Amino acid sequence: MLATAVAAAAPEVPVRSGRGHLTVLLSGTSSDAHTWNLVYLQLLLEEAGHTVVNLGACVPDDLLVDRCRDLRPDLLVMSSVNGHGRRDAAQAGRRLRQCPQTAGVPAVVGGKLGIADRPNSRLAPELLAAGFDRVFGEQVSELLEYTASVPAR
Ligand code: B12
Repeated sequence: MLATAVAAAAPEVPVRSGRGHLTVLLSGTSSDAHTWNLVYLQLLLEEAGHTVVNLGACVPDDLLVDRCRDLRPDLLVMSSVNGHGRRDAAQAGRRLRQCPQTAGVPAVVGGKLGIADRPNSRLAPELLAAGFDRVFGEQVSELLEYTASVPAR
């Protein structure tokens, strides 16, 4: 309930403009209620100068695709830590790629995507096949390095 409220209350417009070059759409996966991962990533990306629209937790795939289509971000960053990221993100990735207006939006995912015995590296092929351009673990420094290589539209 709380998570739904967070997603519903997500800002319609960028909350802050920085010196960086990207507009980043940040989103939790459909079943993931964790929020501090998203707060952390938002602050990190904003500190790096990017403009962040944070959709919050438990974002339904329809909402994600709608927001992505409306905003046309330079980069979509999905985060999942509840252990269901593999399934949820794969589904979201396929939905994004099926929509002509969002098919070309660069998209990455990371966090704790599986449970302990399934490290992200083992889950990456499935998520890449679902349409993600890059699958990260928990290393935010790698995400920041990656953003430097993403062109603004
Ligand atoms: C607080 C918490 C909760 C709270 C969340 C409240 C809230 N408003 O966020 C509540 C109680 C709701 C909760 C629920 C559940 N939780 Co919980 N939770 C935690 C806990 C203790 C802390 C999470 C946190 O806030 N961390 C602080 C943030 C800043 O760090 P972070 O989330 O780790 O994110 C970092 C990295 O992962 C990385 N990162 C994250 N996303 C991305 C994306 C990219 C692209 C990159 C590069 C990096 C990156 O960057 C962040 C900063 O370093 C963790 C255990 C732990 N110590 O981590 C378990 C944990 C995440 N929860 C877990 C589980 C299993 C659940 C439940 C399924 C439990 C249950 N059976 O109900 C539910 C899931 C509910 C749902 N629908 O999602 C597991 C996940 C297991 C896994 N993935 O292997 C954990 C790891 C506990 C454990 N050891 O088992 N949880």
